[in-house]
Amino acid sequence: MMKKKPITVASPLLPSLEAFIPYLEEIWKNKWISNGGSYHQALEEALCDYLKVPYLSLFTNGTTALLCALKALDISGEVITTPYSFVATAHALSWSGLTPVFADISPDDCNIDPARIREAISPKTRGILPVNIYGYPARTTEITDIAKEHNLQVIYDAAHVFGVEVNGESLLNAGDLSVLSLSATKVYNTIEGGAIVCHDKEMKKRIDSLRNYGFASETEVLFPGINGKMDEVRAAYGLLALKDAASAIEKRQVVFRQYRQALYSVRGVSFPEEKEGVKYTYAYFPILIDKDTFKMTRDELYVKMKEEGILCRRYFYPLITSFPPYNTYPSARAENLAVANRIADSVICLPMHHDLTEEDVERVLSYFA
Ligand code: T4K
Repeated sequence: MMKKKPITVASPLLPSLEAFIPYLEEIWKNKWISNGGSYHQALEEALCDYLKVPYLSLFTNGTTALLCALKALDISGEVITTPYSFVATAHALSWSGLTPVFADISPDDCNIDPARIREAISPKTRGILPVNIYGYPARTTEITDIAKEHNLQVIYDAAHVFGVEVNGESLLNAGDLSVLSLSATKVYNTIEGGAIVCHDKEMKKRIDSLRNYGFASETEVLFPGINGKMDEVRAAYGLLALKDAASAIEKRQVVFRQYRQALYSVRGVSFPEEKEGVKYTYAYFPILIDKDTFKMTRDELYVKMKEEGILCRRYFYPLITSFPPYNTYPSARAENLAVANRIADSVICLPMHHDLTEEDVERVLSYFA
């Protein structure tokens, strides 16, 4: 029997190779391959338009963008964050010499719970680093209120938020700064890439300087910067891929609806409800498996599907707080993070991307019939 092709959890949105070649020829002709070239400039402008944000700085990846965002705000001390994320969220704090303080999440959206942020505030708290996990909006209004009351800075790890809007406004406009990832597995990618969204020109200037070793001019270095620059080849790729982003999101929506409709009434399977006023872009399709009522445990399901070529991922298991760099922090104790532990132990992300066929979706759903 012919082996069926594997179905991966993600698949990169690739621009047409044919259309890419003239862009490459132009780069070769210009011999300007990095450090603020014309494709880079064009992509920053195109992304501002597409995402409805005022200022955006491209980066070589989301992790470097997070580091620069923390540096741009000059934060020190403790930063309250979620344990339920990709490990880069906590690593960015650690690399910046900041102390992560982990607060539990809400069961309805897997995002940091504002009530638990309040409890975690200490005299050393200087900032909050929430994540809009899976592209689900965190409770931004409450988080802003807390930040104002306690004079804290807010940086959103918005790695999953490409194109997400709340009541017509980009979710990327929340907080002091918001950081996108444009890596291969995201709704839209620049192969590797990232971006910081900010609210004013002066801050963009600071971020752009931090991205380029801290240079303000050929002879002036104002900040301890880093090399976070995106090159011209990836910027050109990004410009082309952006043309297909809207249709790729529509295809994701079709899959999302098929999954939702089929899984809604399956015993032992649940997933976060869609919220009013939110335009989602369907970065992930996480479901929670109740081991007592579903026919198998989450891990049994994961292994069975994997053996049969359906490569789901258990994002975000294990919890960040279970890894050695963080598991000795007082806030990492299991009793402090009961919801995050429960969700991490029951989550599985089904394949979700623009390339899934009807047959792929049927194959995935057959495990829940
Ligand atoms: N904050 C959050 C909340 C994040 O989720 C991330 C990254 C960051 C910060 C940091 O941003 P970056 O520095 O990465 O820009 C992936 C991604 O590499 C990572 O970007 C992402 N989050 C994380 C959630 O997932 P892996 O190691 O789980 O993915 P990987 O490479 O195993 O790929 C998953 C599947 O995607 C593969 O099985 C097949 C498919 N795939 C992947 C690649 C790379 C392809 O079909 N083609 C490809 O080229 O980390």
